[in-house]
Amino acid sequence: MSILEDISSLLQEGRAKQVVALVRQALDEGIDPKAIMNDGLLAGMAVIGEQFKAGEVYVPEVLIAARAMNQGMAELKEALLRDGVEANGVAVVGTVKGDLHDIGKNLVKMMLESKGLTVHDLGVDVSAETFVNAAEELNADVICCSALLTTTMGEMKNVVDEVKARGLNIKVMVGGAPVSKAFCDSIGADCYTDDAASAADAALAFCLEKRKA
Ligand code: B1M
Repeated sequence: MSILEDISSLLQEGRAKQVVALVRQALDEGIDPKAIMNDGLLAGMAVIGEQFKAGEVYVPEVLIAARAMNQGMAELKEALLRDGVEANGVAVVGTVKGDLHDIGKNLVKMMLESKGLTVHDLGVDVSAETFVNAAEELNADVICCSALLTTTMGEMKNVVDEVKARGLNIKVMVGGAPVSKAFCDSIGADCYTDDAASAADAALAFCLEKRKA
């Protein structure tokens, strides 16, 4: 097995310390930092994402793998910046105003990061204005809104309306247990997915499409 395959497997097992040690070793061996990121860390996280979608692993495994990925990425960051590696896109994520649930939102964040997107996490209880201000300032490609309460879903419509009112070319993605495709369509949002891994696939597709145009 190559060192990159080892990084991928250890990440899937959530062994953060070993992932960091191997990332360091790979850098010392002169392996391209982008290859370490794509073929080691992101490859491992992609496997977890697919397993999560298929119901073969659950939230705790994803969180543990994501922690290993984040620690590995932190080790790589300097080398990536030195090489001028660009992110695939920029996303702003948060749980909508009035809503303090953040487990699903954190999963979405991790899955987006695992696709090579730069993610700005606005946290919980985020108003439409805050979402759109941040997205505009950060030149984001997508806004990802999560809601767990039927009483807070309405704030997603405010996000969509605010993006439209400002004439921004930013996609609005929505999700969370009470949210549905029908709701997404009814408020004019760009995309609904029912799990975090699919949200990341869709966000990446939006970002790549925008960069091609
Ligand atoms: Co709350 N809670 N809670 N809660 N809570 C629910 C959501 C509830 C369904 C429980 C119930 O009554 N059966 C209910 C909502 C009812 C409703 O509105 N229909 C409820 C309630 C009522 C409340 C309070 C009002 C309770 C009270 O105080 N009386 C209160 C509200 C506080 C507030 O937000 N203002 C409250 C509080 C809490 C805790 C603080 C105790 C805790 C939250 C801890 C935290 O998040 N840090 C909590 C929890 C844990 C839950 C349950 C048990 C679990 C939610 C969860 O994290 N699921 C929940 C009941 C349940 O769902 N069984 C419940 C796991 C998570 C991975 O799923 O976030 O859906 P989820 O994310 C999924 C997908 O939806 C998707 O990806 C994930 C899977 O990959 N997804 C996206 C999520 N966001 C996405 C965005 C996307 C795409 C996909 O694109 C952008």
